Amino acid sequence: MDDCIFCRLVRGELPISKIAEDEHTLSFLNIVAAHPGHGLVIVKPHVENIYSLDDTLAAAVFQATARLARAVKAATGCDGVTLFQANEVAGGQTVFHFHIHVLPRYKGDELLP
Ligand code: DGP
Repeated sequence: MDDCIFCRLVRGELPISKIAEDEHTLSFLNIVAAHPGHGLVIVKPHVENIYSLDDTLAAAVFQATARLARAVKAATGCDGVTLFQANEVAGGQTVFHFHIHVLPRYKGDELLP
């Protein structure tokens, strides 16, 4: 996908604050962070949303998400971590390339969910 922003990040065409990478996934800091340390895990191939995510990528992206959650917890000292993942416009998706948010949370913060 030539014009997909996350495909461009995978190809190294735009800068990212990379946290981790493996065969199937790339993890980096969200440019629009709800809290410092707000990370994203994306699959490397262009997969639009969860409906077309195959089993290999589903396993890989969740393993990478668990690793990132541990890293975010250790790096930020947050009180908790919220994962969220949006599909289609009505689901809140704004970048149409499968990704999972890893958001550090603090007691009393007013973020949703
Ligand atoms: P969602 O709304 O769930 O589709 O989340 C997409 C997220 O992607 C949004 O929180 C902002 C982030 N994002 C969009 N473009 C870029 C970018 O070029 N770099 C980084 N690091 N994050 C981006």
